[in-house]
Amino acid sequence: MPILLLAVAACGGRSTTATSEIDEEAIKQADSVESTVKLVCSSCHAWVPPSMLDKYTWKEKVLPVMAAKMGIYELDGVAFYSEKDDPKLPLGIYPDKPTIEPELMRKIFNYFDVKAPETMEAQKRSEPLAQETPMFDVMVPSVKQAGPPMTTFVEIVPSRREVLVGISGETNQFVVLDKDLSAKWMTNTPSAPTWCDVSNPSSWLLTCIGSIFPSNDKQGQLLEINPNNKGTSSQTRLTQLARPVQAHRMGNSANQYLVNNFGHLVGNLSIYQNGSNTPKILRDKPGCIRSLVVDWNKDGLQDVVALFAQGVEGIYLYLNKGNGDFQEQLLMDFLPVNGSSWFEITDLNKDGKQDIIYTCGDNADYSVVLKSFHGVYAYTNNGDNTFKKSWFYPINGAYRAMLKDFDLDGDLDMVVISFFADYIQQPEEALVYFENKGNFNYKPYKIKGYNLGRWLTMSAGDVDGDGDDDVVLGNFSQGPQSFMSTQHVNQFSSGTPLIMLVNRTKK
Ligand SMILES: [Ca+2]
Ligand SMILES: [Ca+2]
Ligand SMILES: [Ca+2]
Ligand SMILES: [Ca+2]
Repeated sequence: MPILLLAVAACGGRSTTATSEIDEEAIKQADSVESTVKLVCSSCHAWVPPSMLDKYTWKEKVLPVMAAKMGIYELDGVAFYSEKDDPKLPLGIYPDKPTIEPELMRKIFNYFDVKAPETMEAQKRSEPLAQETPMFDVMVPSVKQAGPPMTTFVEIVPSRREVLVGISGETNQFVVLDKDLSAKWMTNTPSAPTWCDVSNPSSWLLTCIGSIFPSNDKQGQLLEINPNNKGTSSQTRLTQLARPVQAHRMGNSANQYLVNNFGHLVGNLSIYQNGSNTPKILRDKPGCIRSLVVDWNKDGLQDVVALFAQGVEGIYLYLNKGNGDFQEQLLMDFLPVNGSSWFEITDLNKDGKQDIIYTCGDNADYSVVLKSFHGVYAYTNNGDNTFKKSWFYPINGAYRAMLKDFDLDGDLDMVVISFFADYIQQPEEALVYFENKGNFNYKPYKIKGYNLGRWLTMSAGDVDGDGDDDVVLGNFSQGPQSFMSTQHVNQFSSGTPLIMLVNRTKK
């Protein structure tokens, strides 16, 4: 059948078929298998309509990886990428035998070839990003990092007027800066620090990721550091963690930690007790990029809300039922092409129910192409923990949103960073200020200094103690160089490890 030959040619990594070449028979064939294709794809993750990616990306990037996940490592002479031979992977991640017939895989290739668009939809903004805000002055530290900046986290501690910084490189370091961005003290860490819980003023909980780049290694650590003796008596609490990206203290017990073991192909969200390396697993899936300990239902017990960003993307609530029991509830699920990156919880419309600000923009996985649905979203709670989209502003590669009342007029404004911005066409989208005008009307502004680094991390708070919230941004100049020229790579690599946006509202 000519149709199947077409599909075979497609997964052979040769040419993509132009729409005009697809005959009616091919369309008919695709229609006839649509329900089967949906069934196969939905058995692992939310169904992604073909329109979400272009033809080329589907056939050359996404489907080959998906085929391997279904145990099809080769089709018609073409080998597909997989990590099945990685000795660090537990059994069962990749099937020994195909879970679907090769013939069906050919039909899936054909389906997306016929149904997907040639090119992606363009970004549609309600308002262009045109004006620059006078809100912030840019402060650049005088100290430079040896080698290209790889800042893995930044955090403002307003009570101490300090900025905490995680540095990756030949030496991994935890650095404490004063409000003028001069170093007060620093300590070497076993791997790159990615988060610091400062809720206990004499014992900070520092998460160190182990391997910063994707890997199935379990080399992450959790350290306790006493800031009052400049970290000289730091203690290792947990080891052999699967690429942890955050840890938070939980409960009244001094040694109970919630850890996002982000991992790679395996990972989990877990609670560790008393330094035991055997945790209570809340969710046994990789990709937990962000978690929060909050009392969601105001019953006096600490609950957990967590964003998973790998494969099955979604925000999960773990309601604390007491006695160490948690009840899982999926609050929102997202398509696996979203590239979820961050969320914040707040009551946006003041109706007493928790709402969500969410960003998506990770663009390093299998479908590296600019996506019009990347950006920052506001979701409001219908009252029963179902959510509706109340606002969206497209930003390629959006990575984090910080909510603060930056202009001190009584409502929450926002600063949003992007790690996969469209650096060539519109580099200013890498750093955007949204002034809250009320009723889900946010006015977007450029911010000076957007191009001084490649912004991976951000923290907001009043560093200088003058009564308004400032922002610190961390430059991670390495990583996938999508959507940028050599000039950008050089600019970020020779740039500053971080900058501060000093809020001028209070001067
Ligand atoms: Ca609760
Ligand atoms: Ca609300
Ligand atoms: Ca405001
Ligand atoms: Ca300030």
